[in-house]
Amino acid sequence: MTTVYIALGSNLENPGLQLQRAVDDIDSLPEVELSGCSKLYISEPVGPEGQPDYCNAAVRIETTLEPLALLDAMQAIENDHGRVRTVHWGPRTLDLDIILYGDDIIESKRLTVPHYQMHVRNFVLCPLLDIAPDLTLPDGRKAAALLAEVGTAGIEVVATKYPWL
Ligand code: ROI
Repeated sequence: MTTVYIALGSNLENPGLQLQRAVDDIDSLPEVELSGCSKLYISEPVGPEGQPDYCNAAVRIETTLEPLALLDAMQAIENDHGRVRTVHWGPRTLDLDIILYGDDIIESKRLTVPHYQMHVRNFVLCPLLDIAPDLTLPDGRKAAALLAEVGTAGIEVVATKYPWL
């Protein structure tokens, strides 16, 4: 079993509900055990302007799936939620990013872990810290220290305990 952190994001078609359903979908995978779920956040979009605010959250899972099999499973859930890949950094119904996979460092064509922008995104760090206050990255950096550098501007809690809605 490997402990994995997944970040969830949505800014289309009832984002809060998209995330809640996505948590249920992840929990339903036979090779996955859900071991933590963050608060639900609303956050200002990073990237192109003029897109709706995002809902963001994170989960911790224990899984026997290898990284690329887990990526396949996450992309299948994204596709089930009607995700269409169009504009780079544009609006999306559901984004499921593998942030950390144990202490592994993965740099393959399809997958980079730790997620290459986790250290600069408060909408990833805030929910991660809900479920893992002492979280340390494979390179030894503390998630709490990274959030202190980034700050919490543009992000707010909308619900504390899962199920959020
Ligand atoms: N901005 C916010 N606030 N939340 C996200 O989940 C998110 N996801 C993205 C981009 C477009 C970079 N911006 C985001 O992929």
